[in-house]
Amino acid sequence: MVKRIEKLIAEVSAFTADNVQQLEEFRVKLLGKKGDLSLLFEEFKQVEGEAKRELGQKINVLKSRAQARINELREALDSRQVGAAALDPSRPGTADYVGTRHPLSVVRSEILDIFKRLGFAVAEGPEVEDDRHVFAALNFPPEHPARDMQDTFFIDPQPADNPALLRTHTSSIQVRVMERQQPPIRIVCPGRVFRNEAISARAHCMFHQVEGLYVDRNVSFADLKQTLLYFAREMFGAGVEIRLRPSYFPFTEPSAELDVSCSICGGKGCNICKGTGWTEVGGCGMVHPNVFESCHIDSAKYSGFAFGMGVERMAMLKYQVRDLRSYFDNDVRFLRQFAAAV
Ligand code: 2U9
Repeated sequence: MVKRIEKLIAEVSAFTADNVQQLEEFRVKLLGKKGDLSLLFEEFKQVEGEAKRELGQKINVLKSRAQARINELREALDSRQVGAAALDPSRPGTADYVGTRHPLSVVRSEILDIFKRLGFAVAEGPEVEDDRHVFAALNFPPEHPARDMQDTFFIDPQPADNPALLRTHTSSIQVRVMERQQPPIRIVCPGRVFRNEAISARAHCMFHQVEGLYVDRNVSFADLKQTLLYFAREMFGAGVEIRLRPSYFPFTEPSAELDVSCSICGGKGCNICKGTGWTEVGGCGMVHPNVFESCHIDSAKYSGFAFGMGVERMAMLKYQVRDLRSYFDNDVRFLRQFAAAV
């Protein structure tokens, strides 16, 4: 019996198969219900005494070698088949999935392109900022709630006189540009901003803004209005109107919220504009003289306007996205819907 097992082990090592059928026949002969191994196990039951241990080990060796050899040959045959198929020049190709641009990236480019056509340059700046560029230079009073831990992410360890923090708006970029450059200044500033907010369908602790700044001699509120009207019509369609509602920001005076007539219902009232005919898309105003002074720009000589908008909000209006979190889930079923957007 030992001799037979050893012969089978040698057979297993030497065996090769030219095709799947030969391999299957070999498998059945060895491991099948009535195959060599089954017969050996049957005989093994009758063996007694000392010889039983040695025989048991040998049969197990045969079984595992047979299994391993069969697997090895099957893999070789499979890859040979794949190789042969890959060489078939008449085989139709497999379509690769081409990724699409993220909707926020599409909308950000669209916003920037509109302002570039008006002569604005794009400026960027750091996400990790300091109190001076995010608050102090923008006329935020020391006790303003935005300076609170509850609203802003501060970074430890803190320099007491100028704490490090994640920017809460991209206005810090405009401050940095004004610190190093005298007017005329005409820039748009895109970027991520961070606020200490609970994540929900309408709010996130990180979102994207585009802000703009135009500083020169004799820049007026009328220039601001006309710039925003041009933007709204390029973004939402030639038929839309804008509306400015008085508001308050520390860095602009006067300040206003910017509404665009609802492009879905044409201003008649629908569930997107909550029946009002208007949707809020951002804020704006004339740069506060204190902001100019803190950046060493003469507010008697120069005036300027500024505006800001959220990219997520703009994309929500444009594509009727209802939950802000969809932008960050990275679910391809959501993202593929924007394949046509350029
Ligand atoms: C400087 C001076 C003034 C930027 C402005 C707004 C109004 C505004 C919000 C829109 C939606 C932020 O994303 S949002 O929540 N922004 O309403 N931003 S004026 O004013 C500046 C910026 C820089 C030096």
